[in-house]
Amino acid sequence: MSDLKARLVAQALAEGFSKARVARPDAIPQAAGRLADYVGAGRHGQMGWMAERMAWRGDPAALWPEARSVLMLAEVYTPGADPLAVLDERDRGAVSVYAQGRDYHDIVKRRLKRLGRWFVDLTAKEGAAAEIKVFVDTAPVMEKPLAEAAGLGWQGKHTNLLARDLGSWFFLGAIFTTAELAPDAPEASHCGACRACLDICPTRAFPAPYQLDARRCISYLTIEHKGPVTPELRALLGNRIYGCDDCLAVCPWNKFAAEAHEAGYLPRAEAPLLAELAVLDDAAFRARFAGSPVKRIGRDRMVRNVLYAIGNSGDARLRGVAEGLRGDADPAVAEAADWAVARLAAT
Ligand code: B12
Ligand code: SF4
Ligand code: SF4
Repeated sequence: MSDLKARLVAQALAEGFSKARVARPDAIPQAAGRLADYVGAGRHGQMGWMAERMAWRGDPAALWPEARSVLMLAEVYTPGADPLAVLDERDRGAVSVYAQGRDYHDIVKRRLKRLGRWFVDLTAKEGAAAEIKVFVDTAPVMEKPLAEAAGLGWQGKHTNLLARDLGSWFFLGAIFTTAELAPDAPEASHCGACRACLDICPTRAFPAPYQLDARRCISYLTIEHKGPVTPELRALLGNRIYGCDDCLAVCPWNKFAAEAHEAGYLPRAEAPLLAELAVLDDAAFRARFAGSPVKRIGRDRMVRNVLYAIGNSGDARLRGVAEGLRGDADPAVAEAADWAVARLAAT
């Protein structure tokens, strides 16, 4: 069996994953309670899907009782340049690193399926075909605690997984299988006294180390939150129009960041001009962001975000663009346009 695991891990690395480690499905008994606390406190905001199927999300063994092992995989997307430099270019929108190239859901899912099929074939040849299910991001699976239990890295004070040999910039994927694979040892925290990620957060989204209130996180506000963002928070978005990287970017463990193997994550273009994005209609928005994760927020939420960035820009040349959207059919866009015009007039 250990030979089976060694061959699976070697194949995962050959597929392009940077690290692969195994946990048992019952390895995260603390997760269900923490998830319940998080949802109970309302920290998931409008992400109602987090409050559904909590019995599965909190317990991988309940999600698929036949599963015996979970292979957790790291897919590195380390940026080639300083991801925070764009925050000073106030006429441009900052799109977080993970969304500057092709959609990782597609790339990782394809890779997971290929690896899974290879494993099923291998076990079938050896006489006992294993079953598998593959997951990346969207299933009711708590990928971070599972990856920590597998020893892929640890959940930092910003709640994301990081590793001494990878840094912070990696996605997670999972293969659940009925095959028995020896679990790896969990990784301990190496954050020590550091609190760089907590201190840089523009919206103070961490009520305590290792805990996030998504309702204050710019990633949530720009990607998940429907309707108007409260004025207190929108003023803190700066020019971030899709996601946020600040807490990942300042982590000192990025000195050891691994290089991305996948060319698909490279930025497709330089940071977009706010004036160009503001005038996109539905069709132009879909064409511009085809194949990118940005596409899923739709034109209205993107233009809402762009107007917040225009309001925060202090750039009077953008006032006319905001004026033109005051009568927009989408109420959140129209309200954001009014706010941007008023804010520019006051600066
Ligand atoms: C919902 C979600 C979000 C939400 C909420 C994030 C959150 N931290 O809860 C929002 C929209 C804000 C978000 C943002 C981002 N996300 Co997100 N998100 C998810 C998703 C779908 C579920 C996460 C979840 O279960 N949250 C619920 C809470 C309860 O779980 P938790 O964060 O693990 O909370 C733990 C801690 O609070 C801890 N804890 C509590 N108290 C204590 C006390 C101590 C002492 C300790 C040690 C721990 C501890 O226990 C909890 C359980 O482990 C996962 C994919 C998945 N299916 O897992 C991706 C995922 C976590 N996101 C990811 C990414 C890349 C991001 C962003 C970086 C994107 C961006 N650039 O904008 C940001 C990062 C923001 C941040 N600092 O977390 C990656 C992270 C990869 C990694 N290396 O960890 C994931 C895994 C997707 C993927 N497949 O790659 N995300
Ligand atoms: S992603 Fe940005 S807003 Fe969210 S917790 Fe990290 S630094 Fe704060
Ligand atoms: S910035 Fe510091 S506290 Fe935050 S995850 Fe990295 S090492 Fe941990």
